[in-house]
Amino acid sequence: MADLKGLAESIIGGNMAKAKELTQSAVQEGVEPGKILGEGLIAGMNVVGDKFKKNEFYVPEVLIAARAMHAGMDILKPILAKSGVKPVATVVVGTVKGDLHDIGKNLVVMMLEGAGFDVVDAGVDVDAEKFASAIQEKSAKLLGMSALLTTTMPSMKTTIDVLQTKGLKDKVKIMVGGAPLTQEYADEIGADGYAPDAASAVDKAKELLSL
Ligand code: B1M
Repeated sequence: MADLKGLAESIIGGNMAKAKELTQSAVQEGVEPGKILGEGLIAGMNVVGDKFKKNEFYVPEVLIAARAMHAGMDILKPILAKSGVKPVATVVVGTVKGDLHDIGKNLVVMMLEGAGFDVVDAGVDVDAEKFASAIQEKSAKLLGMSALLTTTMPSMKTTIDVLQTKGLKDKVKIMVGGAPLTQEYADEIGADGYAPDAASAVDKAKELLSL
């Protein structure tokens, strides 16, 4: 019988080989892919997110768990695409112009993927035009911007202004984060939300999109 609880545990423990094996056997047993995703991979990453928030897990454990989650996702993605299971929503995430820090941004990407979002990773040093094009091309419902330098934080405001000019500001929710960011700064620049860490980013994304 498919062991979805074991699959979730393999994600929490970062056991990539086990995650692959249990995803594969669940698929072979004919378990619905949405169920494998929800009760196995996402359930596991939810626990990882909770532990990260409580400082029971640190960055390395999250990265190892995300690697196990990706191993399962690689098997499920083509099947999910065929079976018509829709991702929660499409999100564009990137580090802003002038900023090359991507470790935190990558954690946010992984946690969002783990929660079932379709994430378009725009990379680092992303300017307003590139964010705007990605949002339009992918019909994204949420934009996530990361900044680690006080000198690049204003680039978030520039992007928001450009989205406003292009008529995109009301079509997409904007979430910001990164070590120097605060809720006050997010409010000041007109972002819809701020998240202090990658696990909270998932909660905030769901809140902003009323999911
Ligand atoms: Co840089 N760097 N760095 N650096 N670097 C800092 C940020 C710094 C605080 C170090 C210091 O001086 N104490 C300082 C910034 C000072 C400031 O602006 N006030 C700094 C500086 C000055 C610089 C350079 C200018 C140095 C130089 O060249 N003179 C230069 C700038 C390059 C550039 O970007 N243009 C630079 C370069 C680099 C490296 C390339 C060497 C490397 C980056 C490698 C990489 O990312 N691939 C690097 C690193 C590693 C750091 C430190 C040491 C660590 C950053 C990190 O990855 N933290 C950092 C000092 C420090 O923080 N101790 C520092 C771990 C990561 C998991 O945390 O990114 O905060 P964080 O992400 C968290 C949350 O913030 C949140 O979730 C994540 C997980 O919980 N979060 C979001 C992040 N994005 C989010 C988005 C969201 C929501 C939450 O929604 C969308």
